[in-house]
Amino acid sequence: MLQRSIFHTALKHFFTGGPETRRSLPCGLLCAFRWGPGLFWHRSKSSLPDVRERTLVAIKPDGVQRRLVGQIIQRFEQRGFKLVGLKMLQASQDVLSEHYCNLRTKPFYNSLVRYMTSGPLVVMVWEGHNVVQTSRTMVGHTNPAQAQAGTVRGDFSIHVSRNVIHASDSVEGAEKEIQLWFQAKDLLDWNCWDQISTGEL
Ligand code: IDP
Ligand code: MG
Repeated sequence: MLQRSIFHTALKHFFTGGPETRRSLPCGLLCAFRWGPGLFWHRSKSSLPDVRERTLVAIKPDGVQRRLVGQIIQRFEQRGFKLVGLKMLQASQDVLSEHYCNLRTKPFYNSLVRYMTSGPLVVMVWEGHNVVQTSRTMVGHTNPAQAQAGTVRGDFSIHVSRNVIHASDSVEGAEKEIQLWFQAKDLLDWNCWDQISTGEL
């Protein structure tokens, strides 16, 4: 019975995995032995919308200049989220005016655009259960003076005009921002081996 289940799990992994997996049936078998019948469950659960929630996180030019990229990525990995897209770029005024369209009338808008175009950004898409809200909590208050210690802004910044990081503020906002900054082909669907230990139970 167990052997049959392992065999079926291996076959499923073989046929639903990426090209790497297909290239190697032994890998499929190995994964099946590692995860056993739970792999079936893992696959079906990972198609649930809340597990697939995604958000856009951007390390702003001050964060890149101050070499905070590694520490910031580490926080999101450590928390259990899955990185599905990442790129470093110089933002254009056009993309920023779309990204910050709700702030165009604010007195600080021009200086915000100058700041955001002053150097490269690292833009990422993170995926996982409740990732939009949890990321906002991890990022902290917009004004670092009011941000809790332990948050990115609370640990790495002191002034609202240089607050190191952006994170989408709603699921709908995240969808728009992800489409603005990424092409669908640049986002990767991949199976993270520890997913069943971080949120799908
Ligand atoms: P959020 O980044 O926490 O979502 P928003 O209100 O959406 O905050 O503002 C977007 C960005 O605009 C902030 O992260 C910050 O960089 C900048 N910003 C907001 N308020 C001010 C301000 O009063 N002075 C200067 N920059 C500001
Ligand atoms: Mg915002």
